[in-house]
Amino acid sequence: MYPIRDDRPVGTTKSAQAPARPGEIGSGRLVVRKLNRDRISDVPRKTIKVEHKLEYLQILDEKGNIDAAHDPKLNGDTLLSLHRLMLFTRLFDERMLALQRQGRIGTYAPVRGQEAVQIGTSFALKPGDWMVQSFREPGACFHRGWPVDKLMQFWGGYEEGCAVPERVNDTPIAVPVASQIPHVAGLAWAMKLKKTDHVALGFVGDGGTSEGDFHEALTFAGVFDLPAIFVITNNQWAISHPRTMQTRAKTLAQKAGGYGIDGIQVDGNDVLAVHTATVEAIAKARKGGGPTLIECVTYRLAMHTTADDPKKYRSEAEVKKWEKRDPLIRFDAYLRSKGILDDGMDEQVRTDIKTTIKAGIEKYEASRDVDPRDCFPYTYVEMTEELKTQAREFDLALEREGVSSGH
Ligand SMILES: Cc1ncc(C[n+]2csc(CCOP(=O)(O)OP(=O)(O)O)c2C)c(N)n1
Ligand SMILES: [Mg+2]
Repeated sequence: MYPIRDDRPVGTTKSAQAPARPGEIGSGRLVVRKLNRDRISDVPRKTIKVEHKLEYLQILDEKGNIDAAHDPKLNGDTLLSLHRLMLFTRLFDERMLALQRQGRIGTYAPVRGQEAVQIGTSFALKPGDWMVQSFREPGACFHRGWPVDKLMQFWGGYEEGCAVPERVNDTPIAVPVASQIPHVAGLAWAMKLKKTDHVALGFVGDGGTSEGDFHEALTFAGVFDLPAIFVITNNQWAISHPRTMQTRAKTLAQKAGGYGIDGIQVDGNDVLAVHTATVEAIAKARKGGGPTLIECVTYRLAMHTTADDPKKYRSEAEVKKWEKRDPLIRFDAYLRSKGILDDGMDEQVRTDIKTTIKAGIEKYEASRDVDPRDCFPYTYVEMTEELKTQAREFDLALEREGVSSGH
């Protein structure tokens, strides 16, 4: 039986019985009624008071001027560590793009412009805390102890790149969008059950907030009051889909209200704001205060991945606007105005970083002596007939390319 559409106002139905409500069976037929606003406007309604405050935090403006009232007063060493990590991320990113163009790695997802989000947040974690990444957080990984060659293995297509380094409490790179977010809730739940004061912090993109996994994880974390910090890297784009296609709501942070948890929106290009918001959220979580959703407003200055051409779907003017808000430019200006960074120090730190990255590239390239046929025998205990066929076809393709064996 199909639902019958009944657009007549409630009460005018010819049924002898009481008129059916939407979704109810009336006179043996399922009646779906259209909401008649004129008819029901005089129904008295109560107001439900829903308290959910949403704050926005910016500490450093685009020019690097500090809002003195919110200065977290980090010491010089801490500020220089933040600077080094952001610069490391930027220089690694630039190198990876060049290596991809030279055919020395596979596809790569650039992170230019988003450095403050991942450094400001991950820097607030302590040993024993968990970090759950998506696929665009190399800077956070470096801070947590991932070596350069390990991340290169991932982007070079080697399964070894999926293995988290020993004694690092991180989850592997997660490409299926938002699939990592339930892991934040799961890890935070474990931290709570074990009665530790550790937290789990995880990253998700603006696009990821529209996935069911996001909803399930935040629902769970809220209901069980878990020590979880959900960081949205709102870089304005999910491949070619603008942020406005993800929700009609004004902010992504306000989604927190629907789960009954705290939410805050921060300037994601201001490392001090990102760090401050994360420190506060973590301190609250450690004390049993439950989860927080932090929306970091930033911008993906480069392409989605090296397989993408953003010129096809966004304007140069938009990119130029965001380039002026570059997180490195403003932090550099701030450090110089405080007298803790100068040209000589900047040059020195760049040289150190480039040396480390170069050594990582060399290590990665020296370990690439593998046989591309290996993907077939190790998928199952025994190769299926289909895999055997694919392996034969692959052999022929390699022969055509003139590749003998990786060993
Ligand atoms: C479940 C799933 N659907 C689609 C894709 C293809 N895909 C890869 S990245 C991406 C966009 C993700 O956007 P966002 O969450 O904003 O993260 P960003 O790429 O901006 O870091 C999509 C649709 C995927 N990897 N996983
Ligand atoms: Mg995005």
